[in-house]
Amino acid sequence: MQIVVFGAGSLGSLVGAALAREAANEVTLVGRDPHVRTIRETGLELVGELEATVSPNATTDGSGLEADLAVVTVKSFDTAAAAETLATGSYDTVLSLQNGMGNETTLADALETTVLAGTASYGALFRDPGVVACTGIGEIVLGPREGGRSARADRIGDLFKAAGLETTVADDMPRRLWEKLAVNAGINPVTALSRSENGAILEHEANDLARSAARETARVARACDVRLSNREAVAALERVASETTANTSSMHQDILATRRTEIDAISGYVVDRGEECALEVSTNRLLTSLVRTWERSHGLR
Ligand code: KPL
Repeated sequence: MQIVVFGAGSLGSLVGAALAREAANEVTLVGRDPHVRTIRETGLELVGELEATVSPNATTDGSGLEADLAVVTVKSFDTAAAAETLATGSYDTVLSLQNGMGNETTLADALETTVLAGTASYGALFRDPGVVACTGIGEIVLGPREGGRSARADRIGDLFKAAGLETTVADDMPRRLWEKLAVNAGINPVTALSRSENGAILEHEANDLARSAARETARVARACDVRLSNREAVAALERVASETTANTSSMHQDILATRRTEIDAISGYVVDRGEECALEVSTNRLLTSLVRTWERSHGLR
């Protein structure tokens, strides 16, 4: 199968490397130099809990490509730009494996092809150009973005499973996306602001804060007609934190690298939807304000 991965960051490179282990897959990574240049010159190495040394195609220009599948792993604030680039090419299926809410809709509005929704809870860390570490075996969940089943989602699920990625094909993606939002709203800002690894979420004050953010997210989900109990949201948060204890969350990685974070599409999204429904979302509001303040003080917004 021909696969293009849009966004060769830590997660995109992990997924791309795993898929490229299968001889039947021809994988192209779209990313930035010097990572792309190194992949072209010496290949891509996946180390840690998943291992591979592969030689996928790599490019900094994703326009005009054709493939059976595009996997989108760009940051949520780059989704609209990625959609414009994807629209210049041709794909049978597009799968979003991104953090935050609204990415699938942005892609579907810009593209005529089928867009599947997905979540990924693998721990992934960018080590060096050409080297990415898998720091925690999580899970990929994918399916039709409105829910229900489709043969196309089953085929993509089989492709991911054959590549050795823990994968579930789900018929309740709207609920799964909210559950993942609760996980990210708990783990990402708390680990980023406290400069801790994901395992810190299982301890003391960080646990209270992360649980509170996850519970608020579940409450907002229910107000948006999605059945997600507080207990389920907290259980998902703690399961992902235990599976990825040694992982530096993506928002923590962004802060360490002085990059813009995905706070708007994660905690900021919970605050906006909560306020629309007149719900109290004080923990998410506080976490959003702190991360935005950090971004402003570093000229990132
Ligand atoms: O999605 C993640 C992220 O870091 O953005 C988790 C699942 C929390 C893994 O770190």
